[in-house]
Amino acid sequence: MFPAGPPSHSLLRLPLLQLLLLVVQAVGRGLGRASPAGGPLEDVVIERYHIPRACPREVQMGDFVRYHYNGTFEDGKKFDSRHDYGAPQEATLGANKVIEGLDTGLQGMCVGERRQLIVPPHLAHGESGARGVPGSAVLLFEVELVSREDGLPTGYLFVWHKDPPANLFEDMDLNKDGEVPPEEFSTFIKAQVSEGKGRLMPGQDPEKTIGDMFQNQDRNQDGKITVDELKLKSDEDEERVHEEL
Ligand SMILES: *[C@@H]1O[C@H](CO)[C@@H](O)[C@H](O)[C@H]1NC(C)=O
Ligand SMILES: [Ca+2]
Ligand SMILES: [Ca+2]
Repeated sequence: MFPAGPPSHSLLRLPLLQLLLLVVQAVGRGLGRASPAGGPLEDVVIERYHIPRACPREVQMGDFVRYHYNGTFEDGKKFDSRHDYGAPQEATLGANKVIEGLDTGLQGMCVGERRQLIVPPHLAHGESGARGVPGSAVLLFEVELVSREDGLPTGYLFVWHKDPPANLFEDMDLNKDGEVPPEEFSTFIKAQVSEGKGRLMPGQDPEKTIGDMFQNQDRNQDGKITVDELKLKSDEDEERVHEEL
């Protein structure tokens, strides 16, 4: 459903409002990409054993999910358990944050659902393994989905639901002195969110996200955004101005 995020090299010359986006490092890219050497399975095997009656929306690629899991090897020995740590695991599916077997295996899940995933090594840690996981290991996951939210496209920090304000800088510059310091910027973005006009990236402290957005806009890093800093970017890109900040 989501278009693939812009490739990171094109983010270097991000047009307009898009520059409030931060490139999320594709940490973990390459995980689970090893050749299917040791696994008898081609795909993830999914067994759904508790499906809630109400399931307004199933998980799909690009969603931000929270889930508990217990991970075991085929012999039943545990390799990891997020219940042990209390807080659920968080991931945006398709963002190279988790092994491919989880990106795939969590899809179609309902909040409250429990399922078992059997993940062949080429969709997990491959031939070489990982910390606590030997090479060519088949992994079993008992998963319980805690929550699901729409994610943002990879690399995006904030998106507008519709059009951004026509006079964006003026709206941000609350005291009309021609400069937007972090406080005004933060107040503005939070108002956009609370009024339902836009959405911040899930799964990260909003203060940090807004701080990152500010840094992206404050091109000369002098602690304030000027109309030129915003305007320059809006002039550079017209077609995407209505889509994301
Ligand atoms: C993980 O194991 C613990 C302890 O056996 C259990 O209470 C919990 O429900 C399990 N979690 C999942 C997601 O299966
Ligand atoms: Ca101001
Ligand atoms: Ca500046």
